[in-house]
Amino acid sequence: MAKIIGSAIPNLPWEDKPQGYTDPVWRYSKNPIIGRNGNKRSNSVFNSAVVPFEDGFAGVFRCDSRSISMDLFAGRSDDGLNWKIEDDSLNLVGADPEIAPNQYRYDARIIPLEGKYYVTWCNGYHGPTIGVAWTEDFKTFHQLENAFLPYNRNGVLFPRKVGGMYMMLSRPSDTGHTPFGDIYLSQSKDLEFWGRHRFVFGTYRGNESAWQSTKVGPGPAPIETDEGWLLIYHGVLTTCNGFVYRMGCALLDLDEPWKVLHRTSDYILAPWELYECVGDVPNVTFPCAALADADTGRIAIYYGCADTVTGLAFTTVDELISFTKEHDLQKIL
Ligand code: BMA
Repeated sequence: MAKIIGSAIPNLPWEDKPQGYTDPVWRYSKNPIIGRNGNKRSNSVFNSAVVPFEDGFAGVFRCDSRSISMDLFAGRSDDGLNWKIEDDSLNLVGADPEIAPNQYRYDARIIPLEGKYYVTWCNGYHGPTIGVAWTEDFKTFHQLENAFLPYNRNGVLFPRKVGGMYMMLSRPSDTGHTPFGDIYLSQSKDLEFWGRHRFVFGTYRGNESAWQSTKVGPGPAPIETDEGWLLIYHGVLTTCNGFVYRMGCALLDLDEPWKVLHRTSDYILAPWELYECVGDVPNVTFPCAALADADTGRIAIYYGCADTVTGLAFTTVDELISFTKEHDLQKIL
């Protein structure tokens, strides 16, 4: 039995695995949990992040508006299923005026770290880069410097320092829809200056794992376990009809998390349901948050569906680790 190292979440949203189901990740029976109408002007609500907060949960949601602007909005929930999302976008304060103007913001991640909640997101600054802010109350968000030069997406912080350094995964990109993408790790002493960049893993071109042949990017913040950091990530295939986004899983070394111990050759979840296959961008399952209960090993994954609505899926630390070891791409690399 693998062990999650972290806090208990006794009110974690949960459904048992359906009888006879053999895949490692199963969907909430009432998906999607958030539809297009997440707030007053939303066209779509997806690729969003949540954490336990006070007696319930808080989150930062990507709501594309009806003019199709991309921005982030705070939300609260008692049960992790029913969400109340603000109509006004994040109250971000304190940024250097040169980086403060909002071109666009999307695809947030959140971690609790040293008594605060840190949010990272894809931040428009002469192209996409990684924005960083912290909050204590989900009302005021204190913006720090952008972590990297453009162009970059999917900045994902680790929930604690490793070897005395803050660590962030990301996926360097281009200004457009980026027909490439590998996962890198960067380190910082102060959450402002980032360096010691290390390659973590890249795409795989071959029949053994074609779903991740165009790009791979980090998803939710890595989950600490006694066997390594459990990283749920997205992998992309280019088809004659565009990109298809699926989910994979990797186990990274606890002390040197740029070293990959195991990584799935088969995906763990893919667009199969109608709300994942049809929407503003078809065939996208895009994970941005995972709640992990240290007491039971249960994991709830929040993911964007077809760039339109938000879904929830369940697994356990044992399911994910044993699947990742059984379908291990590292063995053939
Ligand atoms: C990626 C990101 C995501 C989006 C995905 C599919 O490059 O921009 O926000 O979900 O494309 O459109």
